[in-house]
Amino acid sequence: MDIACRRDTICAIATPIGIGGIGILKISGADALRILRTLFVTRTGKPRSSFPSHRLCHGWIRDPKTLEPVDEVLASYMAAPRTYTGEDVVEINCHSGYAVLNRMLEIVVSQGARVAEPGEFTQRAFLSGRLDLSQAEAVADIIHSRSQEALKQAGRHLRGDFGREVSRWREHLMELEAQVEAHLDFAEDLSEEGDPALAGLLSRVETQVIPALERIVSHYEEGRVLREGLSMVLVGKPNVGKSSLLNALVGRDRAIVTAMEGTTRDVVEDSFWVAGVEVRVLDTAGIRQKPDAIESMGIERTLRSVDEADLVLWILDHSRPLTEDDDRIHERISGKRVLVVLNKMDRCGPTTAQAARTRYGLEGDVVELCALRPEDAQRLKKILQDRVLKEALLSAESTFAVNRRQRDCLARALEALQRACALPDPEAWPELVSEELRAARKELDAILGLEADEELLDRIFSRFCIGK
Ligand SMILES: Nc1nc2c(ncn2[C@@H]2O[C@H](COP(=O)(O)OP(=O)(O)OP(=O)(O)O)[C@@H](O)[C@H]2O)c(=O)[nH]1
Ligand SMILES: [Mg+2]
Repeated sequence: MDIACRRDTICAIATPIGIGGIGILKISGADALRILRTLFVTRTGKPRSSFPSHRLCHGWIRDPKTLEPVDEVLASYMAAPRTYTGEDVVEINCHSGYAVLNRMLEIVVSQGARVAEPGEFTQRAFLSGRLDLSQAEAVADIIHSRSQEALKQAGRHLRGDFGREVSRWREHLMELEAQVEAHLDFAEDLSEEGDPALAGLLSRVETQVIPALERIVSHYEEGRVLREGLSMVLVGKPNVGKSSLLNALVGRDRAIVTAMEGTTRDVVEDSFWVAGVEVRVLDTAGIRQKPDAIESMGIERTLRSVDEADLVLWILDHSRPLTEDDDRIHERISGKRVLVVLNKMDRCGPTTAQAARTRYGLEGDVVELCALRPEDAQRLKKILQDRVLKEALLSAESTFAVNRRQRDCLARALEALQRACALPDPEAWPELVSEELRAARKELDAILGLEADEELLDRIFSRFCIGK
């Protein structure tokens, strides 16, 4: 999007288009008030000249060509700069329905507004300095949050907690940069006055900035789970009870269950919530040798899901002996984070937890359960909370859950600072120290969106929905 276009007046339907109580149309830009004046009439059909800022006005929107009333509305004018975008903003609350919302949008566009691109309102908020880039990204995160934990994390970013922390590190680095520059320019004078040596300055970076960055970067994975949820794939040979366990976990009849081997052919996905975190669970085709053609396509999909999942729930069957199919699955999931489940414990059978531990050299516990008992599904959820999500939930208290872009910037900043601190004799290389400090500071600038280029902004804001 061209920066110049960003200053025209934009409009969008801000609520989902469909049948509902209220639909909201937003207009932002210099023409917002003029458009409202043209379209709005009072209950008695008279135009209204004054719209006090930040007040709701009751009346009608009428078609300026035919003068026909279109819908009864509550409209508000909000004068710049105390608005979301920092520009003049008008919001029209009308009724929500396909025809009425589209008609409203058409009328506003006929008065010279342009339909906004996804995220363009928030982009304007960012460009006008109302939000830094980390806060703008948090707006999309709030909208996309599916779990309470994701919402909590996004809320912290939107309030600016993370942005403020980054600004603090940034100021710290800028101060140091200035001191190193002074050291470079007036090295001799300063040393006479007892200026702290470069090594001393760097030790402050080492104690005050590096540990904080390290903590966030090293907890990225836990933070990602909080933000995006945990993806968990159910694997096992046919008939061990994968689909039964999926149904028990999500509490509904999601996947087909039969006594026949090879019932599930495709990946079936659903989700449930544990301690405010979303767990996306994938039920897959049982893995076995000599499958039929359709089944083998299903098995390929199973294996792809294994590669992409955060956690593999490997299901064994207590009622039947372990076989080569189990051995093959064991090999295939090596290197993944695995939780082993021994299912069908309500039956008699040859496969015990100890037998599985010995055969596969398992170190962790084997969870024994019966997928047909709802209380066992609850117990499994508690185990997921205590064993798998524990670190993520703890990290939520002590650090920020950042997105991939922010993590990459922090990791690069960290590397630059570590390089500066690792110089054996920094006094001999003040230019190098200065360069690394600047490189690190630029990465922090990128998190906040200072000097962000258009490509980056377009990439970030294209994630948004229209009307935000
Ligand atoms: N007794 C008992 N039967 C179970 C249990 N779990 C599943 N079953 C039964 O085992 C059979 C197979 O269950 P599914 O859930 O379809 O097994 P699956 O692993 O999804 O099988 P595929 O889709 O063929 O790979 C069904 O008849 C279930 O009712 C259990 O804990 N106890
Ligand atoms: Mg199945």
